[in-house]
Amino acid sequence: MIEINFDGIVGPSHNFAGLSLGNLAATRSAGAAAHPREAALQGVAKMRACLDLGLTQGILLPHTRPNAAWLAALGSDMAGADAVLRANAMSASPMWAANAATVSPAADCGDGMCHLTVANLQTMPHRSHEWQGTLAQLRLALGDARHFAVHSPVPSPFGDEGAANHMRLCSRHDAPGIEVFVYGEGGGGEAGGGESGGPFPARQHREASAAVARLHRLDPARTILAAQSAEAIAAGAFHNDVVAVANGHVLFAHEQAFADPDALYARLRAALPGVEIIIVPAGAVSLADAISSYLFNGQLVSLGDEGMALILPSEARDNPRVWAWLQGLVAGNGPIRRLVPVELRQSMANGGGPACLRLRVVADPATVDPRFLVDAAKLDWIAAVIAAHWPEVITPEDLVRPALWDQVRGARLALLAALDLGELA
Ligand code: SUG
Repeated sequence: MIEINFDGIVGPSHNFAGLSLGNLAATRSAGAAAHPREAALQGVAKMRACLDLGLTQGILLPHTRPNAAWLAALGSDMAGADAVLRANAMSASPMWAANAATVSPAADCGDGMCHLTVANLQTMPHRSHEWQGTLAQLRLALGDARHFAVHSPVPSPFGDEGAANHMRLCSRHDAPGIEVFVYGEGGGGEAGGGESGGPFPARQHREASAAVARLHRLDPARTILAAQSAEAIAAGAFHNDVVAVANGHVLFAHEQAFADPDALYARLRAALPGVEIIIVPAGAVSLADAISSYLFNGQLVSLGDEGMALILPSEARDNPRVWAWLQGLVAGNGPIRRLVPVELRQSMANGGGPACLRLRVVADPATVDPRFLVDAAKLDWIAAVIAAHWPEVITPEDLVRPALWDQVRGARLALLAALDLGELA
C-alpha cells in the first residue's frame, strides 16, 4: 500500500468567471483572459515533478463541458442560458481533485476496505454538478469491489467539499491513522456566512463530515471533528487545505487555522504520540500572506529515508516573508527537508494550488485501473493531446461562442480516446 496522487487534468474550458464567493483569487481574476492550454500543461509539469520525486501518479479526467444534461434539467441550454448559468455549465472546476471525494484508507475502516465518498459540492452552483462525473470515474478507476467502496454523495442540505477538509495522520500510510474532519458550520445549508459569522459561506458542514466518518466505518476513537476558525474563512480560507496540511506523522498548520487549536493538538498528541505539529505563527506569516502564497496548499509527501518534501506553488517562493520562514524550516532538523516550487499560475488564479489539484488514495497500485495511472511517457502523450486540442485563450465573451463549446467537447473526447477511456464520453 502506498499513497497515489490522482491529479485532475485541467479541462479545456478553464476560464475566469469569478464564480466562487470567498475564494479571493478567483474573485480577483474574474473577467480576465484564461489560458487553458498553458493551465493544463502546467498541471502536467507538476505531475512530472512528482514522478521525478519517485511518487506514484494517477489522473482524473475533465468532465463533459458544457454540461448540457445539467442545463436541460434546468429547462435550458447553452444558447438560451443567461451569462451566469452558461458560465456555471462551462466551469472546468473538476480539475481541483481534492474536492472530488473524501478518502479513508483500508487500514482505518472497520471492514478493511478503502472507502471514498464523492463530495456533493452543493454550496457553489458551478461545482454542484460535478459529483455525477466524479462518481462515474471513481467507480471505474477504483472499481475493484474487493478493495474499494465508492459512496454516492451525502444528501443535501449538508455541504461536503471532500478531502480539502480532511487530514489523516499516521505512523505509516498503511497503518491505522487518525482522521481529522475540519468543518465550517453546523449544517442546515444556510446560504451566506452561517455559523462562521463572516462574509463568506463556510462550505463544509459538520453534519456532512460526521456522515462521511460513519459511512467509512471509522473508529470514533480515531476520528476527530474540528471546527475551522471563522477568521480563517473570513480571510479567504474557503477550504481547510488553504491553511493546513498533514502527511504521515506531521501536521503543518497556520496558527489561526482552527477554532480551538489547543484542543485539537491535545487530542492528536493523545491519539498519536509520535505526532509532530509544526505551527506557523501569525507574527511570521499573516493569514493574508498564507492565503495569497498558498504555502499550506503544498503537497507534503514522504520521500522514504529522505524525510518529507513540500511541493509548493511558486507564489510561496515569491513572498519574502513566507520564503524566509520556509528556509528556516528546512534548515532545522525537522521532518520537512525539501521545498519543491512548481509553476501553477493559471490554476492559482482560480484559487487552486498543488494540493487542490490532487486526490490522495492509499492503495496497492495493482488494484487501480491502469488507465488512470501515468508514467513519464504517458504524460508526454497527454501533453501532446493538450497542445493539439486545448484552446489557447478563453475570455468571458468567448463563452457565448458555439465554436468554443464544440472545441471544448472535442478536446475532451480526443483525450478520452488517447487514454482508451471512451466509456466516460
Ligand atoms: O472551489 N475555484 C475552486 C478552487 C478549489 C480549490 N480547492 C481546494 N482548496 N482544495 C473553488 O473555489 C473557481 C471559480 C470560477 O471558475 O469562477 C473555482 O471554482
